Amino acid sequence: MDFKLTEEHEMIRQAAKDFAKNELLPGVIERDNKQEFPREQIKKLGELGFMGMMASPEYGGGGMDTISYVLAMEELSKVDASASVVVSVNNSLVCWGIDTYGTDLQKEKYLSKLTTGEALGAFCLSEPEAGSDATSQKTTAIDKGDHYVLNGTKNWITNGGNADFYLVIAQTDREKKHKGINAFIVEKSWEGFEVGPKEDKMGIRGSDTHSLNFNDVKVPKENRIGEDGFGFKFAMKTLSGGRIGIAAQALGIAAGAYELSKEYSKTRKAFGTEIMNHQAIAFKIADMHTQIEAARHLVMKAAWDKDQGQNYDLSGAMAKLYASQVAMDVSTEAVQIHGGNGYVKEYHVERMMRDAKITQIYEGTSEIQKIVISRSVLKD
Ligand code: COS
Repeated sequence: MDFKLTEEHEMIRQAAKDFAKNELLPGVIERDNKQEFPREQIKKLGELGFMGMMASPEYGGGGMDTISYVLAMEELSKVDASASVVVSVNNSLVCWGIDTYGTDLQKEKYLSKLTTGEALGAFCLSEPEAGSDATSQKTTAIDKGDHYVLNGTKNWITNGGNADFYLVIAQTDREKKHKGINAFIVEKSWEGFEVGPKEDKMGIRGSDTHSLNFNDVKVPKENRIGEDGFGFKFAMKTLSGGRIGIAAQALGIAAGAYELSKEYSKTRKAFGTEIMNHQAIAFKIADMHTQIEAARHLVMKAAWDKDQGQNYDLSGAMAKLYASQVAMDVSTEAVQIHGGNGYVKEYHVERMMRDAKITQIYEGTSEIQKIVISRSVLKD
């Protein structure tokens, strides 16, 4: 067993850390206030190779492993979880999905733009009545021979307004239940596609989350992913990897809040001494450090499983379940350590506490992770 990162991993971590400090930190409070999408920053992340890290080099991807990806996700998320969710969706849902299951034509046409930041992707599974219950798709894709016709509404879609290409999950044959679901690549400019209102969110306010409407959108057959009926499996497999990315995001939020709290406890004085000298604070720091280290091990193990070609449904679900709880616990304690300062925007930790919550909800709620985990361990 070797817990040491390679030199290359360390370089990737450092590059993400530098980017977070120099490019994300300066405007992060303002973007959160104004609900402003980090457009410039995402463009630069694309130029630096962070938007398609694991994708095939022949389509502009970095060809890197999942460990590299989670290291980058952690560092970006320490500073700006709104930017990091954009990175996560594009990398682990959209690029990975097309790279792994797409045709050469789809990769040529779409992946090569998504990996470089020239285009942005969104993953559209959730509906008003199909969030956790993902098999209950109301959006329909009717087979018309050489094309499908899409109708329906998708909800809470990350990158909804800013994306160029959308992976859309829809029901083709209701009789066949989940085996009658398909996944398609849809272009923003296509007739009948409409971006709905933007959500006014509690956290990750810099990311844009929208509903999407499909009104008789004509999708060429060549834009279907995989065989007829592969859409639900595609969504599940893609989300399994996505959950490792969100677990890394949660880890990053926790680690960012922890680092700020540690520094604060060394400078803020109360009762004549730095607050770190009070056991009430020191013990909080001890708990935070331990929880983060445990979460990091779970995240790394899930990434490692994926890189080794082993099943990562269970380890990814455990990593997301635990890391998102740690993000909530640690960011809440970070606000407590900062006291009154923790409750104002300038000190960052209140934003981290708001941002942390979504990691227990998106790409499968904590309750869904428990379904995945319990089914997996009880089947033996
Ligand atoms: N990889 C591949 N296939 C998978 C899979 C995975 N990780 N998980 C499930 N499947 C397959 C099953 O093998 C089954 O296929 P077969 O009928 O061929 O055996 C099929 O999918 C249906 O699986 P299951 O019967 O377990 O479906 P359920 O309706 O019980 O739902 C959960 C399973 C709850 C795990 C699933 O609906 C889920 O993950 N929901 C949450 C979705 C989500 O993350 N939403 C957030 C939106 S994205 S922000």
